[in-house]
Amino acid sequence: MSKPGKFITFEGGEGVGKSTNIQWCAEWLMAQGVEVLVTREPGGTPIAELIRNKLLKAHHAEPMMPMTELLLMFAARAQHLQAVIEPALQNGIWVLCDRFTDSTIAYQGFGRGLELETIDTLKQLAQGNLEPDCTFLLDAPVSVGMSRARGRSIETGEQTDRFETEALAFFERVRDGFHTLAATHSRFVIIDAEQPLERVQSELAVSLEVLRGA
Ligand code: T5A
Repeated sequence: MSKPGKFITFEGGEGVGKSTNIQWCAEWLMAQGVEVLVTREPGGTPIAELIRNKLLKAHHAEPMMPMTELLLMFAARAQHLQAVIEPALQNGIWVLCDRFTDSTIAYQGFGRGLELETIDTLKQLAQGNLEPDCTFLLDAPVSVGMSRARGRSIETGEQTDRFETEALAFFERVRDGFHTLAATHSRFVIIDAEQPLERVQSELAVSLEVLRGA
């Protein structure tokens, strides 16, 4: 597939600032005249958003099995890629995506303990050779992200989702997973998300400038 647009993903644990900063990056790029699409996973199309609702719903009559969770993540991703991401990239639009396959490796692989080889097989089926051009890993201690996420939920009246009810040890494994991925893939840019927002955003701007020139 030819790919004139850039594909940028935002990763990290709960509440590290992905939604806040993806919007900021979109505005920064639009101010430079770049056409941008902001989207998210799981979700990003009506069908994938239906799957998201099932995945994030805090209480089901029966517990969701880890393999079911994994397959639903990739079902949503296959739909999102074919219906939204790939057509946008082909049209020269920059796609900014809140979470992508690195989240599956971190949450379902490192967090839930599913085999990384199984995840890789599904990844090949869903996305072939398509990889992000750049992945921003917003990194902060689990306790910082969780307390920000809780603060935001209180502010907006949002319900806790199924993942947010997991134990601290789960999120520590997820964070290790992201660190392992960042150490082995050069597309990652790690941003210290504990810093004040202005510092986070000035680091993002430096990387966006480089991507604009690439
Ligand atoms: N999932 C997802 C999987 O398990 N596998 C997968 O393959 C995929 C794709 C999705 C869930 O699904 C799981 C992971 C997730 O648990 P989600 O909607 O993406 O859920 O939810 P979260 O990742 O938890 O996103 P949140 O919206 O909770 O957090 P964000 O977007 O990281 O944080 P944000 O921007 O909302 O910020 C939180 C608060 O902190 C403040 C913000 O103003 C806001 O109030 N803030 C800062 N405050 C001070 N200094 C800073 N630097 C700040 N940055 C942000």
